[in-house]
Amino acid sequence: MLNELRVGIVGLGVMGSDHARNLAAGVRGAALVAVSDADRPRAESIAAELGAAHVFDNGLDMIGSGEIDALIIATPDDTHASLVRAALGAGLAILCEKPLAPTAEEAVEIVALAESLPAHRLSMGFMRRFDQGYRALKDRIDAGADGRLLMTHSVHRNVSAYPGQDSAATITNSAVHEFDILPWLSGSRLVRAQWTAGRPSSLIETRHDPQFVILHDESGVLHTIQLQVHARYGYDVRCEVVCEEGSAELAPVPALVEQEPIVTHSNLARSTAYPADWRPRFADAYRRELQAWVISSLAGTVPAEATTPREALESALVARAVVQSMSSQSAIVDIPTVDEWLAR
Ligand code: ISE
Repeated sequence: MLNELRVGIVGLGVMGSDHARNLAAGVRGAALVAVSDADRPRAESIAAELGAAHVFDNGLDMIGSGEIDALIIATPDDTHASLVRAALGAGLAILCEKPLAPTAEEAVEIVALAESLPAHRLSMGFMRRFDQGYRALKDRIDAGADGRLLMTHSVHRNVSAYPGQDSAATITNSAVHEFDILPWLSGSRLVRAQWTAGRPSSLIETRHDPQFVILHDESGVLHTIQLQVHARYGYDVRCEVVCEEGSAELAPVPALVEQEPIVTHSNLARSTAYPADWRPRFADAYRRELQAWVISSLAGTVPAEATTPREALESALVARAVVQSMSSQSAIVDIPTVDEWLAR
């Protein structure tokens, strides 16, 4: 067993640089030894700041270099599949940021490849599974504390939409987190999807915002999701689970945000701050995710809690069905199983 995992990171944007700093500061058993980014000066500056010995011009060179045991992929969504393919070929442990690929058609190839390699170590960066709040909700549902689960209601709001993306990206890039966490919470596969929307915000023209998604799972639980990616006021993720004898919800976000540990009461108002994006909100989850990945990678496995490639494909299939509903007047769309999809 290795004593220290030599990690490389490809893509040093918002998530890649966050992972790099977490690795350097908050995670045991790993050393950041290599980085790569399309913006070379940026890669050089992060390497210098965090003591990474190697800077590569592209991820494929890093994968073939022999300098790393493990790879974090945090490049734009449409580049994940080719990097995963190469890293699987090189036998590296891989943590790939979500999604596996923007479309289920591309994701399916990677799943088939990974599953043909019994010892593959590919896990997906769906960090909510490591969030203490979502885990507490799951433990409560599993323990049956409030009786049988009947419904869940989620809210997902970002401050401002990524430029250059359309309405479908709200589903494939943002809602995909819900499609990962909801079946994990309820323990049941999502089987039917419907998209709808009301009056759009006048503040954004490039996509319909907000959007609303209704899902049913195999056990009969109904899931509703409100998405508003240009909500302006703050990053806000909520989830309530409604059971036969009670309900439970995530604690209000500001209480979880380290930078703002207090609520003020002043001038006839109660006030607190919202995070500007997901990094402070899920900082603890990202650290736990990375630590679990490092420990498992050193032991030659993947973390039991992490999203598998097959589960990532399941969430891509849900996203596909929701986008289909969006483009067919809110039709109710059946979601195929992974096996049905693989057999196509
Ligand atoms: C972003 O890529 C994330 O992964 C965030 O968690 C999500 O809230 C946001 O909407 C996505 O754009």
